[in-house]
Amino acid sequence: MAVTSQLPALSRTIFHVDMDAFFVSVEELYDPSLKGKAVVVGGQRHERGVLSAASYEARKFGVHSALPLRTAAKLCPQAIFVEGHPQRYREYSEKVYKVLTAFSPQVEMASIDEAYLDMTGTARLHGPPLRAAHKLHRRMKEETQLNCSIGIGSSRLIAKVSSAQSKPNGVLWIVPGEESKFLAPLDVRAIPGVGKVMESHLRSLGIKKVGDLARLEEFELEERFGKWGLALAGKARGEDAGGWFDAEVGADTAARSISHEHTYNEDTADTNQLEATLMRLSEMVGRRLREAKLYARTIQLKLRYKDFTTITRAHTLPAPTQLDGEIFEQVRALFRKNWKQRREVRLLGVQASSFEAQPEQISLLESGPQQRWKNVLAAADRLRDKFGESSVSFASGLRGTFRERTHENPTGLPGKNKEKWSRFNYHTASPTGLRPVGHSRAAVPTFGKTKAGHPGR
Ligand code: TTP
Ligand code: MG
Ligand code: MG
Repeated sequence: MAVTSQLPALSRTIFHVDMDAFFVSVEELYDPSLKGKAVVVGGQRHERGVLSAASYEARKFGVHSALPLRTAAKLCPQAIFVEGHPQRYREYSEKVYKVLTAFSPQVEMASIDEAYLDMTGTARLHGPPLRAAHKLHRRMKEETQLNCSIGIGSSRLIAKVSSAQSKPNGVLWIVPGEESKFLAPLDVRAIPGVGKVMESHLRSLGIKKVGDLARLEEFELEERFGKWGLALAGKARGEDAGGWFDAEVGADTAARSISHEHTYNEDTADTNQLEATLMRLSEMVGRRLREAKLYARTIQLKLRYKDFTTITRAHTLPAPTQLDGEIFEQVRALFRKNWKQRREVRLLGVQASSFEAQPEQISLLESGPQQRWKNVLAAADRLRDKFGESSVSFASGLRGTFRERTHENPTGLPGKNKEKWSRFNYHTASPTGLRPVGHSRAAVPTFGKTKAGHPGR
């Protein structure tokens, strides 16, 4: 009789590495006097717009990313407000990426300060998960002088949630089989993709914790929320279900759009000022396209009035572009057609999407005016690299001085989609093939949580 050996279920080992208070920590490297203080990065206390990052000290007062700067100033008057240096963050992001890729070939940057690593099968090289994570944690500190937190799990979702739970400066391993127990006591908001709206829907059904969610039958969630409900059921069990968690680490899931927005400190109806802003935003979008070697076919204008009514209008080009002038021309036309004159504007945004690689038309024009423009722009990009974003500006863009808040949607981050990536406009949604997996309700979870510097097993 044949002997069948029961092989353990194949389990993946995913790391999620996320830098602690990233923008603030980078600022601290340049100005150590900020250390240990309440610090807000992203603008001045009286300015409009939202903050990018808050130090852990500031968070004790309820200050967090995306909060209006003025609210932050009220909650935490003693906070130090720092304008911020996007170029520095990009450089440090690059350093982080280098450390990660030297550690594992399977790296996917998921935002400017975080990445997933598929560490499955690396035990011979790096040792068991917790030891490997501590090694990486130490290396990150040595090479970037920055703290990070690392979550380890059998899915990206578990790794992501556990890195958040291990912050700051921690390492947390959710041992395979313990996923549901780990998730059960957490608020539903701990699940990536569950925002305020979903939270309040769930709350109205009496669901507060992930455990409440996991107790529901899958079909109930599907009935209420369609495919999102199905995905939610899977996530509550710790599975990579729905959204960007569907793809393998490092899979080519292309960025969908690149955009830049600008919020005025004072609302304005000054045509020159508004068009200058559009020029500047077009340059920023153009630059990101060139960095990512992308050509966009759709250009979109976003316009928010004083009373917060917001419109978006898009135009599709006959041939895709990455030229500032062409982007500006389209966006200005959209603006002139749609702006209700004398209505004060609060925010403008320019977005490029429908990406293509090298469009055929361009090659025919390679030696023509298009190519000359590309050369000029490439030179301008190099100058900006050297002297900063405001050093070169074309035409009316000169009037759009950007002391005020500009929210960028960075792209060109390494490791993600062959240099294509965008932080806030990255959407994928695909139905998931969910495996029915039972969940246990055992009481005492066993996690391998350690603080960095004290290697566990
Ligand atoms: P996060 O990793 O979300 O936050 P963080 O690194 O500041 O703090 P934590 O220790 O909790 O990870 O974001 C990374 C950086 O991205 C953050 O420092 C600033 C920027 N950011 C924004 O600009 N806007 C945002 O809404 C968020 C969430 C982050
Ligand atoms: Mg972070
Ligand atoms: Mg992050």
